Amino acid sequence: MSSDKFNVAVVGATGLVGQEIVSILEERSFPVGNLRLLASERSAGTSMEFKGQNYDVEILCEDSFKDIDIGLFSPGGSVSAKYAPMAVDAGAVVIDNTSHFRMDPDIPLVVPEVNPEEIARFKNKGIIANPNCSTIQMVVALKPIYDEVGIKRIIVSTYQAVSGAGKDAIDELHDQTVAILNQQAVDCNAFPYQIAFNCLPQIDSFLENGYTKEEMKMVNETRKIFGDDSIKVTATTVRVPVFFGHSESINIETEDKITADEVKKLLSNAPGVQVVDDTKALFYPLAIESAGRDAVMVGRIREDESIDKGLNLWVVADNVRKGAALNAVQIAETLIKEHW
Ligand code: L14
Repeated sequence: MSSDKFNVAVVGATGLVGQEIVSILEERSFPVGNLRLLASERSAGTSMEFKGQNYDVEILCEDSFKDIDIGLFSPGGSVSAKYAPMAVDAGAVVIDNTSHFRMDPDIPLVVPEVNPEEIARFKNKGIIANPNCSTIQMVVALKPIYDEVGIKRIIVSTYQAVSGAGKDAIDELHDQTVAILNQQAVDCNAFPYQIAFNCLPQIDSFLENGYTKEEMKMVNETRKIFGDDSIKVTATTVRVPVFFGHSESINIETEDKITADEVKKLLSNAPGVQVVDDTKALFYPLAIESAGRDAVMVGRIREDESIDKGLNLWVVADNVRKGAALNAVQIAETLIKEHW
């Protein structure tokens, strides 16, 4: 296990997140030896560019992982469930973007700015889980506050871009918008209802308790990442007609008092965070400005005057980038630097 280059397989390479992973590997000069791009039959015959070279996309199969060091997985959950263990058996470490392994106690769930030390536990099962996009941006913004004064309770409402649901969902928002402006009927496939000019209070499927899976992912993943089961979290996740960038209204109750100015200072020096907060200049985070950026943008930082130790924040990030692809590549970077 000692080389200065790593053979990397990207599973789900032709998807939105897969493509972003490939371009971030190039952009950040990840030390890629051989690159293998894997996808389902639907992508057979396609090719993708990496560092000016064309790579054929190969159909994912049992033998796809020979000589692979790192597997960056972003296919459907059932695909990861089946193929991630095969990649591990072939000697690879898998960083998986699906929700399938996230809550397995033996598998670390990692945001490098928040709990990088957890990466060491990849040795258990050879798999590291990448959290849900909405969870990632929230914990990056809250970690410095958590460390400074403690957090008792989080109430979060999300405004999630359609890109979280993939390419077809992006096309659907586009097509519906054009149809409506031309007074034509809309087709709904990616979402249960029209998303253009609408807000849908449902992301992923419903559970017995009345919450969606997406909402419970935010609750459970946040506790796991902070390593704190006592933290109370409640979420409402909403799909909005935005192409890229999830926005979140976050209300927290802290253990100890902290002022809005202190939070601004704290977050100004926090890894992965960019404070965008100057109400006089009408300066606050915007989804359309988050697209293509690495940083989690935080603004509208203010004290919740309805309680003693409360804060409100508006947190925005590129859901495909920091919410998925970039976070996975950052995990890989820490993995090779500190654990290989
Ligand atoms: O859990 O549709 O990783 O915006 C990521 C995309 C959940 C749904 C996950 C979306 C999925 C989410």
